[in-house]
Amino acid sequence: MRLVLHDSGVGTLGIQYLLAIAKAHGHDARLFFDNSFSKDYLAQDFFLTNFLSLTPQQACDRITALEPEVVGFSMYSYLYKGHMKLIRLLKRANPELVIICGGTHPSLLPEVVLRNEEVDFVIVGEAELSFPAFLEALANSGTSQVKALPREALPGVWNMHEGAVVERGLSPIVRDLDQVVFPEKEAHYEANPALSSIYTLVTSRGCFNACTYCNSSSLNVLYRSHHERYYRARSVDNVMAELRMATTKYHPRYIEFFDDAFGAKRSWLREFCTRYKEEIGLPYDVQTIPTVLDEESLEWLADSGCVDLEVGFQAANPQVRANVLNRHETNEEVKSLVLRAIELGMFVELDLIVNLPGETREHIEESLEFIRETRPQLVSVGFLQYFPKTPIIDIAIREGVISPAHIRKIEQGEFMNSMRLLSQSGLGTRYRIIPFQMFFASRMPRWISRPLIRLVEKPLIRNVCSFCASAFLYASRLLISFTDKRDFYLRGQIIRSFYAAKWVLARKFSGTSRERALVAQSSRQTPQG
Ligand code: B12
Ligand code: SF4
Repeated sequence: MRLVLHDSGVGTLGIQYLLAIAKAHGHDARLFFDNSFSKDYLAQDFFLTNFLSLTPQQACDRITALEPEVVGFSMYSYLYKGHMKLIRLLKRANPELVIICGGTHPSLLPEVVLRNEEVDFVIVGEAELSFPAFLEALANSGTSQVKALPREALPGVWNMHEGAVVERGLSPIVRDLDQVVFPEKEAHYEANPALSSIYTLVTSRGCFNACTYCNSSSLNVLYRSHHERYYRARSVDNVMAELRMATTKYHPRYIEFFDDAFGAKRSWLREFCTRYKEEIGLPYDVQTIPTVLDEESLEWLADSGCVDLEVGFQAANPQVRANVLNRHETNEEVKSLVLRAIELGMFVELDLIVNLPGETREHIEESLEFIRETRPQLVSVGFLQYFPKTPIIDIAIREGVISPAHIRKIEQGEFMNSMRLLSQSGLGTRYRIIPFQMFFASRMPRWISRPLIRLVEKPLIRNVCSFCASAFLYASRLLISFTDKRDFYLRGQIIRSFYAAKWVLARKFSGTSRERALVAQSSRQTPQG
């Protein structure tokens, strides 16, 4: 079948896996990589965002010019509304087109997504097995026949039939991840060459923790309800094979591991670090959970080439961490981890979440004090986003921060707790100075950081800082990433943005001849599946 998979510009691993799988099954699978400026909640405030983005109609024209029979979308909650706009245009342009959605949002809320009549199918869970099965069924029988299949047929593939949802459970899961083909990256690298300098991969899938704000824990619950294990790790052998292939084929300069919980098993981590140093040796970056690392495993990481460690800390107040976030590491544990990692020469990025239910000024003070004491190189402060099916929604309702009516909005991807929304609610200035305060706490010498933190709280200065908070955030990140070579991921993202801007501007003001040429070329080369 001729298939187009849509990637909203991040280099989605899920899409790269599905491109590889669909091609391996003989389908003419291609990528539409929308290099438009990120629409995530921080970027919304950037004044050039719209100028550096394709309009939905422009994206629709480009996808339509690729003459697909099926278009697949990978959906995050915050992308859901935007994707639905594009899907409606695509269906209007070609009512015969089959639309299939997968990823976090549809996996957690298949009925909600299927309530849009333009969406034909939703895949629940990982799709390495269900997606090719679905494509084959579609090629053999056509859309209406597939929609009428009984519940037991095509597990994981949901659709509407005669006004009712046909629930088909969770996709069959590949329990041994070593059996999955390596993701296909060529099309992504062609769409944005800057992506190729950092090879991204996962050595495991899923997470075993149950943090209240995170959809990995919701997916864990979903998998468990179908008697499947969400957290699975690949063998070190298999990871090394992918990395050897990647270094020979794509010549990346860095490696980025996207696991939820990198190196959760100690014996695995030890073997990985020894072999990585000998067989690969490129600088790399991991994101991990404080509880899975100790002093010794940190040393293995540093010795093997890990230059950048992203640690989810979220809040310094122990009661908030335990009762609101369901996180149980102690401040002392995180503190010694951060200090040791810095001592070992790593760039440490500490993630914090603010605007948590029941948050007080003192809680923010405690986080600032923690940052002053540990001084990680980068503090990423996120404003709490309410993701569907997360227990923090109930906590926020109990605390009176949001109302039950918000649940529907969250499920429709309409409730983004962005800086802009905070400004509207009147809380803005209090939170908007946090980027300045975190910067002072982490980057300035201790003797001056506290006076600076207090200074930006003075009414006039607070208003000025609040006004330029987004610009400051971008500027400070730019400064850090270009003055510290270990911060390669952020630097890579910035370079990617330049390619992306060039791509968008070239397409904003030109026709769809590129896409048509691609179709003509592929019709000559690829047999239709
Ligand atoms: C790696 C990662 C990233 C990476 C890469 C993004 C990517 N998608 O590859 C980076 C760091 C860029 C990233 C960024 C963000 N992320 Co992220 N990320 C992840 C993470 C940890 C792993 C995803 C992954 O690669 N898994 C491995 C692949 C193979 O699995 P997969 O993506 O699920 O894909 C499979 C299935 O879902 C399905 N599938 C996926 N797409 C499609 C499409 C079709 C058509 C079909 C049929 C099937 C299908 O098949 C795939 C293969 O089996 C997940 C957590 C998680 N456990 O899922 C969070 C997660 C997806 N991220 C999340 C968020 C919120 C973000 C950010 C918005 C954070 C922020 N505030 O900035 C940004 C968005 C960036 C942007 N501009 O869009 C949330 C999404 C929550 C939600 N309800 O939307 C998650 C679930 C974590 C969380 N906090 O709960 N992220
Ligand atoms: S440890 Fe990280 S990935 Fe796992 S549930 Fe908690 S926040 Fe999500």
